[in-house]
Amino acid sequence: MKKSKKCRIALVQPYCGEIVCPPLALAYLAANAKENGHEVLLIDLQLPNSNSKYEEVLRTFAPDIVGFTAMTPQIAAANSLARKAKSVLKPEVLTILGGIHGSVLPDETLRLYDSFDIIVIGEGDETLVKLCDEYDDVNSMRSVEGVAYLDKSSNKVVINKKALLSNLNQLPFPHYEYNFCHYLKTEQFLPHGVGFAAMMASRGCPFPCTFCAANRYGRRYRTRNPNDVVDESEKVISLGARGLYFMDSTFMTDRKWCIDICNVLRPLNVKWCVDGRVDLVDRELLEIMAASGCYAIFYGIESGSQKILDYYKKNTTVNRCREILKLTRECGIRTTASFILGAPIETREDIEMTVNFILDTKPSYYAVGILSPMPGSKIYDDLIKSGHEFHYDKLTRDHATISTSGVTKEELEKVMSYLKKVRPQICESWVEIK
Ligand code: B12
Ligand code: SF4
Repeated sequence: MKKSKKCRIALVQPYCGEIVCPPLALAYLAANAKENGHEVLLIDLQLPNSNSKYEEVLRTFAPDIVGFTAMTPQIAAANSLARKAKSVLKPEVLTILGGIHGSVLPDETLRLYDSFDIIVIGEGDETLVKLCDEYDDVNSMRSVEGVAYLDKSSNKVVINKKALLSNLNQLPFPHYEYNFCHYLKTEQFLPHGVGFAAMMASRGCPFPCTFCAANRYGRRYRTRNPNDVVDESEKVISLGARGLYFMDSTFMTDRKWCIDICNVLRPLNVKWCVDGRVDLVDRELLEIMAASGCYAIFYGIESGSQKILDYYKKNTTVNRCREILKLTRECGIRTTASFILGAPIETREDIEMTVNFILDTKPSYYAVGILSPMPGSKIYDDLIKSGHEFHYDKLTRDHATISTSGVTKEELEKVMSYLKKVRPQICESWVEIK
């Protein structure tokens, strides 16, 4: 039976570094919990001066539950924020952790970071509503599907499995839950320009890239109804967006659906950008995308060496990467390409191939980072098996965390700095969209 009592829940987005991006995960959760009758406050600590007000905002809102999201680099910060919440409110206030880190390492997280009472594994939209419905009974909360907790009497971590959401159209739009105007003005989507609203038209990733954790849970690819996507697009345009950025893991996985989306976006006459894979596009699709307003595609190219592409399981060739970058430009779409230096098997020659690839192909913009083996990725699992230890707060792509075959960490960082330094000479300057 559905409880009639409203739960008050605060959802906290920790600071994620200089590149800021709307807290879409928490915004989806907040919109859905509100629609199901609960009171929600999203506390976004990425916003300027938000940290100093954290305790006061919590005290004023006085939530029954405080939820946190964390990728691996934020896990320690999220734990401190949860501890602070318990001290500001009352020790019994329930703290929940969601997001990729706790989802892929629930056992370790519950034992190592003692401020979290419950972890939500994988997609949390339905699970959070159920937790809010049961908020005044910890035992009922612990039996909700999709949660993990540490049973102190047996010292065992209990995990209740849950299936993925099958109907994405049931989710309300997330854009009223965060400071939409602030994120429109920031340069979070630098490769694409300011003014783009973050959107998600599909979820899940069926591909096996070995450096990535996004495919660990939620592999099943699910798409939203194109008409629902258009409604949301019109909504964000009415709120001031001048373009749309689809941040889906793999927007072009279902070609027919992708074409359907292009057809419904075309009449809106709006510029849009998307993340893509070179093995999923061809001239026909690129022309359809360009005609419907596609302005830029962010390709995960990763390397100019075939050996490294194979190691990353990219399912493509260096030649195809070259061809698709060229073809995309010919179709009138800007290209952003991302590269990763420093796979464990990477040699100096492989790195040279990547540098030459960038200099030859001259993408409209490129991003370059050093491999940071993230929990949830195959490379992380392999390194752990071979005895590596990682400091989670050091796992960022700006610094080398592992050495490779014959290339020192210092050399890797030097090549990255060089590629960033020469970027303005190689790339076009990005233009603000009108
Ligand atoms: C957007 C994004 C970002 C944004 C973050 C925006 C934000 N404020 O949240 C930005 C650009 C800032 C970012 C930065 C980084 N990111 Co990032 N990012 C993503 C991306 C592309 C999409 C995430 C997203 O919004 N999904 C949409 C929402 C709806 O889905 P979701 O996040 O899975 O959320 C659901 C569940 O996880 C759960 N949930 C999440 N939080 C919570 C909280 C509660 C309380 C509950 C109940 C449930 C819950 O419910 C949600 C709704 O169903 C993912 C890749 C992907 N496709 O997932 C990588 C990803 C999350 N990022 C990743 C990485 C590695 C990074 C960086 C560390 C990169 C780097 N090496 O420097 C940096 C962080 C730097 C730092 N200093 O901390 C990894 C994380 C791996 C890991 N083990 O942590 C991912 C998985 C990609 C990858 N290559 O593996 N990223
Ligand atoms: S890099 Fe992209 S395509 Fe590859 S597994 Fe991650 S989300 Fe999927």
